[in-house]
Amino acid sequence: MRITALAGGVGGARFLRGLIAATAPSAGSEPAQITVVGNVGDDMTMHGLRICPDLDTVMYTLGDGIHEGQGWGRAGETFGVADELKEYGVGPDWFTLGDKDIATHLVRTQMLGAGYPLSAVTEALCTRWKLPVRLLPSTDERVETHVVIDDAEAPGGRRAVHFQEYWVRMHAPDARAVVSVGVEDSKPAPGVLAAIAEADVIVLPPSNPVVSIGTILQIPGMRQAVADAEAPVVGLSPIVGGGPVRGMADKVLEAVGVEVSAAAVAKHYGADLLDGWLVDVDADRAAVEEVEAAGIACRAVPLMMSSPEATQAMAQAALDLAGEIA
Ligand code: GDP
Ligand code: FO1
Ligand code: CA
Ligand code: CA
Repeated sequence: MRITALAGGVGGARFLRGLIAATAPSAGSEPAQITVVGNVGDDMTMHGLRICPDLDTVMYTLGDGIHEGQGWGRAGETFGVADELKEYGVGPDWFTLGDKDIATHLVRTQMLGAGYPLSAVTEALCTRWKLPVRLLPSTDERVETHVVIDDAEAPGGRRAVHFQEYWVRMHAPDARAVVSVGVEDSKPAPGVLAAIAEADVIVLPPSNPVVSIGTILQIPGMRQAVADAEAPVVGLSPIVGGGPVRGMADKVLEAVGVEVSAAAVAKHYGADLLDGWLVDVDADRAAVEEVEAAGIACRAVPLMMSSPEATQAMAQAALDLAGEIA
């Protein structure tokens, strides 16, 4: 079975572990081929280094190098470089790069500088981690998410900041708009459209619907490719009981005019894109009817990734729903 998943960082990576477990080969069966199309909208350049938080979160998580408690960054990380930068008074002081993580950014920046596209760089980095999936950046072009916020000092009373500044430095204040800078000049990275067209199942993990999956779908040709794919497209709600399980999905959904509910996110993706949707059985059972009325098959199941077993069961529920639809 070929499965293609679009994914952001922490939520996407944790879900993918469950998907890998759910499709682990039992005696005699062929292992599933999983292709992950990763978000690049969080990417930025700092200290001259190209940083790809969502791709790295997926890589470290599936390569068992992740800081488990934090959900991003490396396990056993040290901060010698960050301490030295502080001594020099060199900022930003709100974003910290660990020493091990910096090695990843050095390899990436060096390869990009030598002319390799991000897709080739990502493949090279993943070789070390022996990933059980194929990880593709959604695009080789630079696409960066910026968030428009209120600022009384700024001309017009508003200004746009990079997503990392919005989230890490400012802790997600109310937002007015979300802009994917450069997206109109981007195209899906090599292998992405084929992975979508040739998939048996397409999965939208419970990743951020605006700044993770939304950014991927905005790449010209991407949304149409997913909607036109022969495979059923099944998603899992990142909104449980009227709020995100973690992160700032509520703020960015409000910024794009979407209600913060499991049903509204499904309708935001749209029945042309989405064939099936999973909502949380405890918090959002009532959403099933509303989603089905919009023409999307919907089931209520436990949707909290509280343990590997619970996460595997979520992935299995997504595959089961895809099987029902197909
Ligand atoms: P990020 O890039 O690190 O923000 O990660 P993603 O975009 O992949 O995922 C973030 C989303 O995952 C958030 O909107 C969370 O609400 C959602 N999420 C995190 N943990 C869970 C969980 O246990 N269950 C569900 N349903 N969603 C979750
Ligand atoms: N998140 C923070 O809250 N503070 C940091 O200093 C920080 C550094 C960092 C470095 C590399 C990386 O890959 C991720 C990092 N993150 C940090 C997480 C990141 O900002 C976000 O959680 C994701 O981009 C949201 O998807
Ligand atoms: Ca992200
Ligand atoms: Ca379709």
